[in-house]
Amino acid sequence: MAQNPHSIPLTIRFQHEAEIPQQDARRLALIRFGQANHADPARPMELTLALPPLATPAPPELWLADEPVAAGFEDGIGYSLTGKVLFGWILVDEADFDHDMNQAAEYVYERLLAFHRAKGFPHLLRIWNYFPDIHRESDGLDRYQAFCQGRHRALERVPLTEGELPAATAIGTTAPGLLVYFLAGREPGIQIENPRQVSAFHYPRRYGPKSPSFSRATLKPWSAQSHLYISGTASIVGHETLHTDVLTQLDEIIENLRALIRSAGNGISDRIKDPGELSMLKVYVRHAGDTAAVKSRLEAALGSQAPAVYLRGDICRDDLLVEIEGLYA
Ligand code: 3EB
Repeated sequence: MAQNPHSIPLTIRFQHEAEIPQQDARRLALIRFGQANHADPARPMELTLALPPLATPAPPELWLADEPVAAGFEDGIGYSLTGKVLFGWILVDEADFDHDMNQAAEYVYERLLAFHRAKGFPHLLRIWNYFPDIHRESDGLDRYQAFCQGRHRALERVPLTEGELPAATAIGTTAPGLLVYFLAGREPGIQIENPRQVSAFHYPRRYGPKSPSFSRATLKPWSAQSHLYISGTASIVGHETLHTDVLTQLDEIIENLRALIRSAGNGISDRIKDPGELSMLKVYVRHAGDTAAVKSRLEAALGSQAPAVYLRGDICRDDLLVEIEGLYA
């Protein structure tokens, strides 16, 4: 297969079901939003996330590679890859860990970290984490804090240092299963932090015994152009939650997204000035009843053409009502 040195290893777009071909040799991933998690070892490039759409349309996310994809399922991990990128996922039943999120998260991370390294893609570029009852208390911690502990332990053992942490999302669902999926590459991305926020990996202890292991964004300079993978971004300034109402939280998020695009520097800010120009946005809304107001405020701020889906999800702090992730890919 002839390789074009100037093509981009993957592009990510929302694509309506009717416009998705049945077969596509270059399909790296197809991610749908629904009521329950669904992952089939026989179709490892397809995932359904237990994130119910709150507004229509909520088309799936299609990840297309620039060369043919190989896919497989090995020891509980589904994956697809080209010469340049690796997509992978793991879905576990918490009952296998006596519903101990700390243990489940450690196991999942240990497996994924070993897997992507063994496949020859040693650098995590972006990772997504979904599990139910994110705020429920268990052994004195809420389950998000327990998740952070287990994740931290697995990363520490590898070890994966602060400067290597990828951009991430961690959202609470209402369906069973801890589902983690990722994008990894052969060479590292560049970690981007937000000057308006304390790095999550330096949050003070009051947010949990182990700080959350993620960076605010990953800048990935592919040869033809750079990508920007922005983490779930909330109404946090410094390390504190700001505002108690959803729309003011949304305004603060938009400022945080703008700050991240600026921080990414040339290569990104030459091409896009505003979060509305990202390739896709996922808007996680805590209370379904807030959706219409959030949507109209976001469209007023970013333009109605901004490619966004609105999904029901719990944000990792109880006082956060909305969170947005974005990709320029
Ligand atoms: C925050 O900024 C909001 O633990 O992987 C956002 C993105 C959040 C990722 C994670 C958590 C995570 O602290 C919460």
